[in-house]
Amino acid sequence: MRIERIVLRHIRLPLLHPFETSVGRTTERQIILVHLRDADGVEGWGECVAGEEPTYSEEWTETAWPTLQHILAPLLVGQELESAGHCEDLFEHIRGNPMAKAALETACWDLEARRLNVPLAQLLGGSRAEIASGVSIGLQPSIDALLAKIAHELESGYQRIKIKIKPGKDMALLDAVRARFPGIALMADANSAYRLSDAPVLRQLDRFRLMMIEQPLGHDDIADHARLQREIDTPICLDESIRSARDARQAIDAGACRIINIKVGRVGGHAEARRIESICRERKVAVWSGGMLEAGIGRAHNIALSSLPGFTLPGDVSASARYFEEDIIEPPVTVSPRGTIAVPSGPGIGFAVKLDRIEALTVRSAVIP
Ligand code: OSB
Ligand code: MG
Repeated sequence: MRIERIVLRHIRLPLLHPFETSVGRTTERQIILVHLRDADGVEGWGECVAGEEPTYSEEWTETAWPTLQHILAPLLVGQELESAGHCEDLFEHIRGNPMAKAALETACWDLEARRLNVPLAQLLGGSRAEIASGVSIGLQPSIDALLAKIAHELESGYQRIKIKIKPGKDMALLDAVRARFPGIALMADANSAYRLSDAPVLRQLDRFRLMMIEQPLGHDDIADHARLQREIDTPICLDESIRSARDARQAIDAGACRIINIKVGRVGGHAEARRIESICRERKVAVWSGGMLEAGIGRAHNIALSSLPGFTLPGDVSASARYFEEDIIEPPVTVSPRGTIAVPSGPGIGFAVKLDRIEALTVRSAVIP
């Protein structure tokens, strides 16, 4: 396949409800979409998961845009690619910027799957017909609001509940949640809000029987997580710290985590995500798909990736209607009463892209070349 044209679009998409974590609050998404066309007129779509501020990682929409427009897209355009798996080679000498890279790389996978007329999930090596779905609930204005939200998501069928915590908003929240919902599959995500010196507090979380605690310590740390894991029973799941297959191997070797959350954007694309899945499967480390408040294209890529065999735990990939009044794909992503999402059987990402809606949301665009 020869990538002939790349269109970048920056869209603004309001969230139905603000999403708050230990590092900030998001009310409206600023999303960069990648639209590829090859010499045979076949198309591919990708979504950049960079956020509105550099609070999850260094990347954000305003760094991803020029990196895509001036550095990465020119490296890809005009290139003859043997397969989507080779896209990452073109970007190898560019440091960092995994989310910008993944936006193009995942679009190449969608394009290749459409060329072959197969579902993206199949091209990636996935076999599941449906994936297990959980929800990530942001910090709420009150404990009552949190409990009401959890009750609502459980009624919808979601298989596990993740809540956000931070120092001072941890014990009281988990106490209340466990008192009301003693048996649910529950976990907590700290987004790096604690230090190793908080180990005594984190040790107290053991009594809540959490499936895992996600990323308690530094966003770029592995060594301190290994020390912490030796002091607590709750399994640690790493999110921010795992940026590559090498990070995954080193974290597992060090005993820094027992579970890994894979986000395709955080690791630079599907090829690296598959390598992490494979390492974890070999080492018997459970994997699940994280989420980055994606619109439909990013969500569809997460669904396809989650069909790989190593994704054995419910992920943060949930229904479009939890986030947006109207998604940019058709049909929107929906969840069954059993808390599952069907892996689409159509070619590529398996959803129709609503170009009219995207154009209406677009605030800037660029065409390469
Ligand atoms: O840490 O998993 C995270 C959203 C944005 C950035 C980081 C995270 C999250 C979520 C929400 O937890 C997941 C989702 O619902 O898409
Ligand atoms: Mg997380």
